[in-house]
Amino acid sequence: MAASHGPSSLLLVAFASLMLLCPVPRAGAAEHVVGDVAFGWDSGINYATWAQEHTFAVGDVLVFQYVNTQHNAYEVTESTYRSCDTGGGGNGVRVKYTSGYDRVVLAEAREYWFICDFPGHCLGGMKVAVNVSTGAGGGVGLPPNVPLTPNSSAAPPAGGCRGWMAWGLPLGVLVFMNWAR
Ligand SMILES: [Cu+2]
Repeated sequence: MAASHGPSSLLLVAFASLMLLCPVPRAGAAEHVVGDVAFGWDSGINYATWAQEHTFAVGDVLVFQYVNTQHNAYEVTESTYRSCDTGGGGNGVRVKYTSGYDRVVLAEAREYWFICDFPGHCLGGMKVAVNVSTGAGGGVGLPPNVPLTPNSSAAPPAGGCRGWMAWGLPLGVLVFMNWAR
């Protein structure tokens, strides 16, 4: 057979493609309930501490839970976050969340600022700044307090990737056998 290295190089290409299609295993998007408890978006909670205790990655979700007749959650600019002055709701306000159960997807790697715009609440500390990093390979890595449990979580959370492998491998073998014939 003249081109004896043909099939194996084809296989190599197939596997290389699969590796490219398989992203670095990453835990799925996390949901962060602001304040960590039901109705955790409230007066009298130190959200600077809360934000420090969490790691936020692109795709994660913030969940604001509150009594919507008493609070709201406005995404604002940094200056409005600092001044707490929305000028009646329009100044520096990016998005107004008012349902009482607001799921905010952190779609970008940047800092997000949220305040409650009820009179006095933001000035009283009902404000949170969240720094969102890029996901896998972003260089930020796992939060330091994630326990490493080698026995219980032996299987990486990469079902989609293994799915590719599941049909990609037999396909590769099939192609190989066709070529080797
Ligand atoms: Cu409030």
